[in-house]
Amino acid sequence: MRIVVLAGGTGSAKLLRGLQGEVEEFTVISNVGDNFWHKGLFICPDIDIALYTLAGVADTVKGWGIEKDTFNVLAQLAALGEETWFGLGDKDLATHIFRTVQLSRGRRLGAVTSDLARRLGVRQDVMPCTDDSLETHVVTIEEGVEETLHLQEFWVRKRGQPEVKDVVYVGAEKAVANPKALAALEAAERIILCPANPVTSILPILAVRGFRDAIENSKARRVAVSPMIGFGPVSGPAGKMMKGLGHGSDSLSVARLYKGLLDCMIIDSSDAIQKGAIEREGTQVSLGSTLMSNREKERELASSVLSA
Ligand code: FO1
Repeated sequence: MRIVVLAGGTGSAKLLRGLQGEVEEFTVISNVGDNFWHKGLFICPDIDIALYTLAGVADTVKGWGIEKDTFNVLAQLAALGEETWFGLGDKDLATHIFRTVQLSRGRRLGAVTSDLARRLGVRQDVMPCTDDSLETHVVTIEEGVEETLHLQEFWVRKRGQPEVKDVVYVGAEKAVANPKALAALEAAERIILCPANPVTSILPILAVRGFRDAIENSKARRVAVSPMIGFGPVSGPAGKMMKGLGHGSDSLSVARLYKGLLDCMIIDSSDAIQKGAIEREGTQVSLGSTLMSNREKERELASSVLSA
């Protein structure tokens, strides 16, 4: 079965690992809105967590970077008086240096990502939704002062504290969809939207021209796993962001965001009460266990995504 997965962040990574246990081949279309230039390096968190997870080297405790990594460079940067709010591990830095050098030679992000995947021993296709610049910026209010921050500044440097007034996808209008990603969606028999932050991991992909149409018009079975359990996300700023944009932070609100794109949404059994309302939105609902608290639950959820 030709499977295409839209992914970004830690929840997605767990499902990707679960899928690896169920099927050999699948294509991952990664969000790029988290990407940013930092200390002269081009950092791609959602691409890297997919690559590291599929390579079996992800730090599953922190939820980012490479397992058992050291932070000697960061410590020395601090000793030099540099800001070190973004935790760059020594091995992780090799990825950023490799990617930045390749990009500086004019190679496109998709080609560099494929190269990294191969060198890390990843057998699945992992690709950015676009090779072009697309950054998620958060319009925040803090003590009455409005400030626009890159997602990483908001989430990591400011620990997601400021109030969210808006979220913008800078570059989305000009970004060209990765043709390999559109082709994969065209040929897909199953399209999976991972349990990711809808505002910062899925909507930035859909903001790139071509993706919404490709999914809406696809003949594939389209299944999403809700990132929400109850009235909040399993982890991260999704709830705060959804509310900041005037949405609810439950599965029904996510189903409304993805209206027209899904055949089925898997929600946690504890949210069965929302089933009727979501089905009235035109999306079938399958009840499952969406809290992937161990490897077995990752595989169980992956299995239900493949059969939903
Ligand atoms: N997230 C953090 O909360 N703190 C960090 O210090 C941090 C470092 C980091 C380094 C490389 C990388 O690829 C991701 C990193 N992340 C960190 C996660 C990153 O902020 C993600 O974009 C978000 O967690 C959302 O996916």
